[in-house]
Amino acid sequence: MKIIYTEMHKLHAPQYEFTKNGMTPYSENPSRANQILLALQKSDFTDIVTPWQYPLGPIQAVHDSDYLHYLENIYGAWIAQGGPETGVIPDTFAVRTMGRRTQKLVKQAGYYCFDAQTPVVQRTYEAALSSAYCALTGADMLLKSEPVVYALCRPPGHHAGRDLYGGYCYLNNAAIAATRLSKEARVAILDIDYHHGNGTQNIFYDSNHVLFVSIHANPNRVYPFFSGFADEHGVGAGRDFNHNFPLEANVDEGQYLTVLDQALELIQQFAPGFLIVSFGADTFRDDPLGDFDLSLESFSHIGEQIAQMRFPTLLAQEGGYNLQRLGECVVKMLSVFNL
Ligand code: SP5
Ligand code: ZN
Repeated sequence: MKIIYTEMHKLHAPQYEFTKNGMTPYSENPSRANQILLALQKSDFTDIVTPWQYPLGPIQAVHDSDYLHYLENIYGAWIAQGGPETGVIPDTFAVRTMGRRTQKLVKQAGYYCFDAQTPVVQRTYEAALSSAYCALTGADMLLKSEPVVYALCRPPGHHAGRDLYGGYCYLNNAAIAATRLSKEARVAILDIDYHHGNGTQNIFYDSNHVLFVSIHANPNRVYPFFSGFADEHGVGAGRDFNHNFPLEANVDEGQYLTVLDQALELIQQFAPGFLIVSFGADTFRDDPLGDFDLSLESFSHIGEQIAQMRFPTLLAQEGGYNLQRLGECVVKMLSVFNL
């Protein structure tokens, strides 16, 4: 299986995020990708490819140009105004009736960012672009008849909307890949990160070309809180092309695989030409951010069910924060794709 990876992710290394305990160490750190890469190399996944370079076109097919301009320039403006080097974190948010975009660039943080745990640091934009290029390269490999590809994306992407970032995500890697593939055939996205992929859902909410199916922790108790409920089914042409399966704490492998079966049934009915898996390993029982009860072996069983569908498949890395076990979770998942 081809693995798409670049060291460029290391350029994005915020030290802190703002949580209920104040400024705490950043969970989405470069060690995550390093650990995944090491585990893959140890398990004889040696076909590791550097992503191809792309113009901005395929990124702009998903994200607003003003938003990209903001991501590229906000850190410089923030520092020029005396902001701390720990990174850009907004203090005023453009919610509901306050939806106007102010001209003041540093304050646009509260327009584009929806939480306090996703700082922009000096080279965040470059790292996020490289992460998106990993997913795009994977997509292009599927177009060249590769059966299954793993994009080791970092930073992750599924919380990012067309002009929104949060949840450690800046550019929506899976959505960028899906948009490229959707020119050739219908695309299904299966999101199995522990958290709801609110960004991906929103990007394709009115589309019947891209099916979005997500299994995640119930937003009544877990981030991102305001999206991911079971009654969110899409709008307009996209009606019935969006499906959420919110789950309670401590779900075990049996319960999870039953829900995965229902999700895959929906995908089967849609009959996509391509499948993109937004793969988070934060569903692992010892993940510091999760509360599901999946074991290492569970990832083999999840992988098997997905691989059995035999769709040309791009796996894009999303979350997963147990640095001791993250690599093994990924290896378990990929090892069953003997295509
Ligand atoms: C891609 C992805 O998995 N994003 C997850 C965003 C989750 N945000 C909520 C995290 C709040 C808990 N922070 C714990 C900090 C420990 N250092
Ligand atoms: Zn997650």
